[in-house]
Amino acid sequence: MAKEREPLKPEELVSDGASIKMINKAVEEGVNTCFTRGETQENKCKFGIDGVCCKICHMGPCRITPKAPRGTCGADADTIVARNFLREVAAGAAAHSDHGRHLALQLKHVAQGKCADYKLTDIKALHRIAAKFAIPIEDREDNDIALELAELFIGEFNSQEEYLKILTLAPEKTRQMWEKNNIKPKGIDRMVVESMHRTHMGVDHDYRNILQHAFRTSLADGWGGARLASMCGDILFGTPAPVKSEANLGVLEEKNVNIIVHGHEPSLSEMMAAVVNDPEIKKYAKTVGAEGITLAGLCCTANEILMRRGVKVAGNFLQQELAIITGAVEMMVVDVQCVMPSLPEVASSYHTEIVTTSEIAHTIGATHAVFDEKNAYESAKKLVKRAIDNFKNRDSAKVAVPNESKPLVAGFSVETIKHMLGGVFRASFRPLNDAIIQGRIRGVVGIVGCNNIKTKTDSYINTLTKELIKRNVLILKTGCAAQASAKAGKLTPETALEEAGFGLREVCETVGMPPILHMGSCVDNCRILDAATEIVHEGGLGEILAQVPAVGVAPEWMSEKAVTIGCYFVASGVDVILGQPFHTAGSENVRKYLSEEATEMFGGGFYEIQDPMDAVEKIMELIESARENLGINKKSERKLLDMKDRREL
Ligand code: MSK
Repeated sequence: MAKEREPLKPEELVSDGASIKMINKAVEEGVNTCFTRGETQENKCKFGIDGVCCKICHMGPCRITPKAPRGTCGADADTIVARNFLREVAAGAAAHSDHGRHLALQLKHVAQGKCADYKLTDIKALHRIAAKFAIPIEDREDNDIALELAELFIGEFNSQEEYLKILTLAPEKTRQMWEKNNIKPKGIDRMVVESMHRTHMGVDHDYRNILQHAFRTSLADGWGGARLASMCGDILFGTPAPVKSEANLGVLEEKNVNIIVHGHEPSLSEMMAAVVNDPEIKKYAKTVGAEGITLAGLCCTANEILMRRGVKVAGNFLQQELAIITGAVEMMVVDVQCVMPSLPEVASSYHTEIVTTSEIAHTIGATHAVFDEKNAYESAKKLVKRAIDNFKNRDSAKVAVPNESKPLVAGFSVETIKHMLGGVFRASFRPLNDAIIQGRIRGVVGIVGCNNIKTKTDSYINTLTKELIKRNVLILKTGCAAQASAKAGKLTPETALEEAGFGLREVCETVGMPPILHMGSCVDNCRILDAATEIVHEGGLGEILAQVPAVGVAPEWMSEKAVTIGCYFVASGVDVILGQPFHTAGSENVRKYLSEEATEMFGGGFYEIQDPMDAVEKIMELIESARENLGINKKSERKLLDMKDRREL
């Protein structure tokens, strides 16, 4: 009989000390977490891994093997793998885009005066974005402009025959490439519905046609739903600007009422952040014996309120259960996406109340309290009061907050980067383009996505980040990958600059910009493409996104949204490295399409690389080859910057 493998030690599962302590505490207190459940799920189904299990119709499930190369209906491995892949892309696009729809509707309601507790916070952003769509702004009320913009965005979901208007934000040559390859998306909802139709039994059987629609659907997300989510967020809550904060479980405070907001959408968390500063609420917290209230975020909700309000980050995806295990969390308020269904079970060993707030996201064992946007402040206030009332139920014997957190700077929207590079009056990407052309900065890499139990948490992300800045690569980050850097203390300019290569350091010090830029949440991956578009428009680094020396990496990804993000990066011409493979190993043709054929069509393709150092090598190869193609790799004499150069930069 095969000997059972010893369970992994916490040090082998996670990178940060706070998480190690909480995993040990969970074991001592007999609480199951994803780390223990992961052990019980070790024997993964090979058919699932390879993507060759088809359960689309009820003649199945059918599984493809060398002896059974076709399912009952006749579908082969190529069709089955491609259909499964498209369904993942559709789910990811649906999640981001529903988030976008929610914000577009909120923008409309605010403009109509139906959500009195919200306002158009960033009028400059409203005007900037309206102008992009040729919406007149002169001599008009801001509410009128916002209403017209909101209607335009809502139309992007409904459009049946017209291509998305938002695609005009991409460089012209990139749009021509989409046209040529027939992947320009029409209405966002239509693309998702069509994905489900095509993959229904007996419809689309040509793997190439199916995968072409996967790329089309992904563009409806990256340049559509997600992009408009970021834009609405900026208008409603403010365009992010540099802000200081802290990250990791040590941001929770033992003497305070601790409330965690978790999920993705910013509407509720923004209101919670406002309520915890209400003097009446602060006073109320004192009446229960607490010194104050700490509001902290998890996953992308954390990123949303960190970027705009500097609210502290309790942790990233695999820390959601560990936060409860501190024993010091009165309430965890969740909305949508990346929320583990285990939370109420973990919370049952402590006093923490889990509150679900979205109509579409209930969890057995949680309290369900629908967040009413039309009465947002009162809705949020009720929740905060309820959390304060729960303080008395704490078991002090179970409270142990790890004393570990790191300072950080976040808030790097494209507008902020422009201002940092060019100053308030000459905001521009020119200095960055010049630094890339001169070779001081070799290229730009977006490191994005989640944590995954299959990888030691944060380790791939942090190794990759460290090695790339050493090689003079500017890093743009979002999602839980950005929080990994924050927890490692690498989101402060000083610490990261110590590790940056000479050229990158010189440029960053001159313009006062850190070498690792936190750009926001999952929907903000479109900000990375926006930055790449600015680089193209600025000139000197190609006319199409595929020519820019830029690569996207999802080192520890796990969600369907990450599959979609990867696809819209590739369809935009950016090579993407995956630290975890897709479930496509069962079809050589599908794999070839996603890597080689995609590169031929779009200028970017997928690479699955599970070792971070191998990924570093591949990324540098891709960047250097893009530089060669641009003709900017000619050896030039190394010249140190003098004061005149610095001023010009
Ligand atoms: S939260 S999708 S685990 S990045 Fe956006 Fe993190 Fe991935 Fe969720």
